Amino acid sequence: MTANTSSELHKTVLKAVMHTPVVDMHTHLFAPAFGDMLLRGIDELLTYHYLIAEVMRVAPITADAFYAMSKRAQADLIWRELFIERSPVSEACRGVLTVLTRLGLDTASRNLDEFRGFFDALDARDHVDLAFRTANLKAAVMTNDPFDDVERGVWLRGFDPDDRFLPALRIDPLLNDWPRTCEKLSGWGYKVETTLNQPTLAAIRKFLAEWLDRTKALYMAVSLPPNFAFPEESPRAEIIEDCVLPVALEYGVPFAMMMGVKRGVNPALRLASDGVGLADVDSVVRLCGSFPKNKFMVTMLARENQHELAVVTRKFANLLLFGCWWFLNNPSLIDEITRTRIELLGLSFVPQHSDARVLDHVIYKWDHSRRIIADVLADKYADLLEADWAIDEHEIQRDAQRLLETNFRDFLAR
Ligand code: HDL
Ligand code: ZN
Repeated sequence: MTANTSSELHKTVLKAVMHTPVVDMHTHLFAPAFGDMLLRGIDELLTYHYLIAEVMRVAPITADAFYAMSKRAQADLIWRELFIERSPVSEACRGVLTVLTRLGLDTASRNLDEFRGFFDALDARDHVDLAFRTANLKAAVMTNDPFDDVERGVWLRGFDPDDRFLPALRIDPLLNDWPRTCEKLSGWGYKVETTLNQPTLAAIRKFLAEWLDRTKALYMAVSLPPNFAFPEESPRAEIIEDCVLPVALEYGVPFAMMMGVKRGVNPALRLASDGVGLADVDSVVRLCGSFPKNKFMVTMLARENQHELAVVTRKFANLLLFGCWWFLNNPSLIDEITRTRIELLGLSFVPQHSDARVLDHVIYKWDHSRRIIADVLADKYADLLEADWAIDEHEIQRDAQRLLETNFRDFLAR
């Protein structure tokens, strides 16, 4: 079937994108075997740190007093201040309503306790089935942190895996806080010293290899501050060059760098305290160029980095650009950034990851992003129709599958 008119074309593209299952390449979700680490339900949705930041701007309460409240009381406050006293127009507020609507709940009732009753009736496994089905999700990559005491315990005890939850090894403490992490590694029996001598570098490689073996992680990931540079005289740069990249190469896994996060801009806000800054794209150039056999996945947090990063991505086939991360995960920016990326990269990037922290997030984050990706694709296909290049439904489905699943999987397999 060839789509001719633009509204027909848009309908066809939207259907294809909505019906293409997603492999979500970065989330903070956990398989049900991780117990309470898998956050789910309306009170977790309402107390998402994005909404905590937003309510702290308008509620007559200090952050400490807010955090001293029960989760339920926090959710009640956020519901009242951001949904009832004010229209819920922010992306994070709108997202809660999308989740409720897509799950068949009547948001017009504005009855929070009614919504609570619905979620309370769901056990974790049924809830996962419902959320993944509603979001049309094939799999979600977790953020697995071996330095988190609770999570490490789950891995060391072992658990029944759920193949919808894929592992990724997160190594921020190793790269961003070496002195404290050195003590932890030493306490776990690794022969490390703060000085990065050869035995210490070998012990760090051993640690990484053991956790890649234990988790079967698809990639290693780190978030990096705006002032991250490579090369530089720092433990971080040395550990990346002498430990992370050699082990990543040996295991054939990418190194994912999430760049430009300013941690703790306002510490009182705790998880909601982080901000954004310009990252150094030249460091990505030097890493991709100096380590051509390694695979790099990069996302940057600043809007102002996006064009330069897309241009640099054109230069390196060992670089996979992904996502509209965190403060970029808003309709106006997803639209702008995805257009720029398609115009510069065609279909050779991963337009989105959800960064879901709460299971139900995947429902709204993917619903909202799919619609924008479909808008952009439809416009690009309309340009091709102008040049008498007919597009058929199969080709649209093929392109959508590349963007939502196979670009990521092919890059891992490369
Ligand atoms: O470092 C990260 O992976 C970020 O995504 C943070 O977890 C951040 O708090 C977040 O959830 N952003 O969406
Ligand atoms: Zn994240």
